[in-house]
Amino acid sequence: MTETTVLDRSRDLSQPLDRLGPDESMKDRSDYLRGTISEGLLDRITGAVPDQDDVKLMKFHGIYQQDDRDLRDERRRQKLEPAYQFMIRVRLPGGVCTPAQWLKLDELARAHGGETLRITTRQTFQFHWVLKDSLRPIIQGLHDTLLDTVAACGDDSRGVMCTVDPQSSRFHAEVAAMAKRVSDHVIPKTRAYHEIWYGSERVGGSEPEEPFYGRTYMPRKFKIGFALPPSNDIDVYAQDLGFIAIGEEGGLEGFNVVIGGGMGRTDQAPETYPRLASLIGFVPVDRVIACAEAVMAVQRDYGDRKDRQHARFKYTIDDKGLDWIKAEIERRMGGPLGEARPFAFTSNGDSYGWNTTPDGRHHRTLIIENGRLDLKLLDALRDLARVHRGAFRLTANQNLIVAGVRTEDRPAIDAILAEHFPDIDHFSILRRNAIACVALPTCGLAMAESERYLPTLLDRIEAILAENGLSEEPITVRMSGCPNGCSRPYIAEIGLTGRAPGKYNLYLGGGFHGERLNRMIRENVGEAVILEILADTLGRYAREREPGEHFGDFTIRAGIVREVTEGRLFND
Ligand code: SRM
Ligand code: SF4
Repeated sequence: MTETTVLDRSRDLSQPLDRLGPDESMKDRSDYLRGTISEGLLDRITGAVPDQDDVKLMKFHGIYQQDDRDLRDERRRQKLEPAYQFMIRVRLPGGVCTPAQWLKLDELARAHGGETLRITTRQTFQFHWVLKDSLRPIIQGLHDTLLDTVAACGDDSRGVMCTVDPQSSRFHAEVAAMAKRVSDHVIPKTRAYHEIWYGSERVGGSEPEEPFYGRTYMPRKFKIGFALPPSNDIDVYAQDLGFIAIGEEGGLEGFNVVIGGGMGRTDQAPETYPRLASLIGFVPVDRVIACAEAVMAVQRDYGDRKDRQHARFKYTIDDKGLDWIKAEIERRMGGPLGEARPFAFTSNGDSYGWNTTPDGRHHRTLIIENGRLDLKLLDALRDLARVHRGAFRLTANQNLIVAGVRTEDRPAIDAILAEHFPDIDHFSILRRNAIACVALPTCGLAMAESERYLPTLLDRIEAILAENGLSEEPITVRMSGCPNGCSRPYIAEIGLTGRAPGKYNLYLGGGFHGERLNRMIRENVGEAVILEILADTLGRYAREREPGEHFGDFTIRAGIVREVTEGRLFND
C-alpha cells in the first residue's frame, strides 16, 4: 500500500508459525505467492497442478483447481484421474468493463473456457472448464485489455464492489472511482503474478515486497463494498467492510462505515454463523483509504490464524467486542470516526427497463438468469459489444447493464435486443430478484444443485404466487448449493441452502433490502415439502398482509419465524 504510512506491526509475532494453522506456514514459505506454480504448470503427467500448496497459492492469483463432478464417479470407475479443469476469476472493481474488454473475454471463453462465462454475485466474470495449458493464454489475453485476476480469490482483499446502476444516485461516478481507488490500494504488491503468468524477470528491490500484508497475508478472505442509498444492490451488510455513501446538496460528503458482515457457516456447527455488518460511524471522503487500511490492519493483526473456520473478521469482532475493535480502528486512523449519518435503503434488487441519467445517457438492465452466459447469450452480447460505445456493468444480482448508451445509438441497441432478447421484459419479478450460486458440476464444495435447479423451482413458486394474486410482489429468493452462502441466501426473504442431492434447508424472514438475517424454518427437505411450506406461508401473506408489507417482514409479524437480531443468535 502506498498512500498512507501505516505499517502496523502490532500483530503478536511471538506466536511461532508452526503453532498456527497449516495455511499460515504455507503462505510464509511461498516466497510471496510464488511457490512452485511455474514448475507445476509444466508437468505433463497430470491435468492438475501436482503440489497442494500451489493449488492453494493459485487462489491468490484468481485460479481454482476443480474437477467435473458430473464425471467423477465414472472416471473413478475407469481408474482415471478426475477430469481436472480450472476456474479463473477476473478482478473487476465495481463490475465495469468496456466493449473491447467484453470482446476479449468472449474470445477467450470461446477458445479456452468451454464457450461459457459466468457473472458472479460480486460483479465479475468467471471462466470455467479451463485446462491447465490454457491458464497462461487466458491470463495473457486478459492482460492485452488491461484486465487481470490478481487477488480475485485467496487470503487478501477480494474484488471491491460498488452499487452499479448509474441512475441510482448523482454521486455514482464519484463513489465508483473511490471503489476503484480502494481496490488499487489494497491489492497485493508482490510481483509473483507478473513473473508466473507474464514471464517477467524477477528483480530485487530494497522495499519490502508486501509492505502491508507481510509474508502471511490476511488470516482469511476480506471483502469490501460501496453502496449508494437508496440502492443496497451490493448487500453492504454482507461485506467485511462496507461504505455507505452519504451526500448532501453540496455533493458527496463521505461514508457511513459498517464492519463484520459475512455469510459462511457450516451445518451442525453452531459456532459458525452468518453475520450482518455493524454500523460504527462516518468517515469523510478524504479518510476512506486510511479507514480501509486501519480496518484491514486490525483484522490482519487480530484475526484467528489457527482455525480457518473461525478466521473471518465477523468472529474477530464478536470475540473482541465491537467497542474494542472500533477503538482499535480509530487508534490506527489517528482519530475518532464521526457519528453515523441518516440514510435509507429501499431494495437490494436491480432496476429494469431503459433509464436515463441527467447526462442524457441511457442504461438498460438485461436479466441473465443466474449469471450464466451460454453460447447463445455470448453470441447476442458479442453483437451488442460490437456496436456499443458505452460500458457493460455487472450487477451483484448476476445481471448486466448496457450502460452509457447515446440517444443516437439506441435504435441499433434496441434492434439487437429485440432480435436476441425477445423475452427480456417477460421475466417474472420473482425471477428478476432471484440468485443462485454456481454449485454443481464445477464447485468442489457443492452438496446439491443450485444454478441448474433454481429456474425449475421458480416455475413452481411462480405458479403459487399466481394462484394467490402475488405475481407482481417483489420477493427475494436465493439458493446456494451448500451452507457457504455464495448467493447471500441468509439475507433473502426465501433462502435455500443445499444439504444433499435434492435436499435443502429452507429459511424465511430475511429483510427485503438486506437489513435482516432470515431463520431456518425446515432442515434437509426436498421440493415437495419446500413447496408445501411456501404455498401455506405465501397464501397467508396474500390474505393477511398489511399495505406495503414485504414477505420477509410479514413472516416475522405473523409469528411464522422468530426474528434474528444478530448473527450469534442465528442458530438459536
Ligand atoms: Fe463463494 C467458496 C463461488 C461469492 C462465501 N465460492 C467458493 C468456491 C470458490 C468454492 C471453493 O472454495 O472451492 C466457489 C467456486 C464455484 C465455482 O465453480 O465457480 C465459490 N462465490 C462463488 C461465486 C462464483 C458464486 C456465484 O454464483 O456468483 C461468487 C464469486 C464472487 C466473486 O466474484 O468474488 C461467490 N462466496 C460469495 C459470497 C457473496 C459475497 O461475497 O457477496 C459469499 C458470502 C459472503 C462471505 O464471504 O461470507 C461467499 N465462498 C464463500 C465461502 C464461505 C466463506 C466463509 O466465511 O465461511 C466459501 C468457502 C470458503 O471460503 O472456505 C466460498
Ligand atoms: Fe459452491 Fe457452496 Fe459457494 Fe454454491 S455456496 S458456489 S455450492 S461453495
